[in-house]
Amino acid sequence: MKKQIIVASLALAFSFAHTPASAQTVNVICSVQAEWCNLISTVYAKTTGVKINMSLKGSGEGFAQLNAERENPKTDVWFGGTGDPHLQAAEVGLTLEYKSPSLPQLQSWAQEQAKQSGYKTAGIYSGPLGFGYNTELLKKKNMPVPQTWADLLKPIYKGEIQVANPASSGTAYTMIATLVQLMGEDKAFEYMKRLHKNISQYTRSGTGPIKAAARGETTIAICFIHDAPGEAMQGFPVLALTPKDGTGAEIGSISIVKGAKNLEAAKRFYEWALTPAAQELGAAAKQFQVPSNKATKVDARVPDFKKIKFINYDYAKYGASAERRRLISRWEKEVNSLPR
Ligand code: S7P
Repeated sequence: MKKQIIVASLALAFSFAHTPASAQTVNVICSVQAEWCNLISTVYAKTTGVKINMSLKGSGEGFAQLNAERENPKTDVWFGGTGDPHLQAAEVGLTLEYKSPSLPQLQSWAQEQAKQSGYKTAGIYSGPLGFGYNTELLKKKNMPVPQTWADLLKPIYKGEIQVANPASSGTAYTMIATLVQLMGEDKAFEYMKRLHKNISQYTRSGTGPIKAAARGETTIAICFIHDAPGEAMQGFPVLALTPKDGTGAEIGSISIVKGAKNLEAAKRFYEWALTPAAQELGAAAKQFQVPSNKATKVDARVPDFKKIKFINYDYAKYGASAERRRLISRWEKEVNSLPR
């Protein structure tokens, strides 16, 4: 892999030959987990000589940060995080149109994400929404493994489930959009009101629930299932599955900030992030999303999409700013305000 990283970085150095890399800095908001962000930072700085300042934020927080900086951007690139807030950022003019020459090398869903945004974002990975669970706690409490969304409503799971708060988390918004598309909007809201009774906590970040399940702080997590193997590799008793009645998936994305102070460096980093060598760093950091570059080696722990029942997720509709705001505020009013 080392050789591939060096080849990709050298190719990139030739294509951005104006400013010497050593004179460049790039400011990145990184919305994947810390291990991956840190590995990217180290490898990128070492292989290109570019100074990289990285700030770790979830997808919802990444969007809020770019919005707060809109008059005077401090960020050059937003790397990772669920696709919906990237589409929202594109729509409200926070990100820059950039048609990467690498787009034809990407999976169709990643190219579609770029097209839908007017080339203001592109897919770097994808991952399915599902349930993570602590195998030891389930056994100890004599509870069956939930197999469907309907199962999560069973009284036996009262107080046993965590999911993030959609006001701060792109993962939780993906859940709302998935349920709405699976059941129809009114039925999905009826479902979420009933689910509310079984939720012990709405966490700030989307990865909070799977970490809590791994550590025995909750029994079940609604989460992206690619986040479970990394926890299991640390020795925690945790597994994950996708619901049999169907689920949605995120298209983790990358965007260049409009008004980026280091535009040349931003493009250089963006191109690097789309290379197979860069994308293989995900699995090296124990993160198992499906990479978007067709030539990226896929780790055996990456979920097999062919075995998952997916809804036909409408990324354009549910990534639209007004729709996202409307659904989140309906959730606040009709679900989060209810007693448990
Ligand atoms: O890397 C894990 C992951 O689940 O976290 C990303 C994202 O930051 C989640 O953001 P929220 O906290 O806003 O839910 C996902 O894109 C990614 O797959």
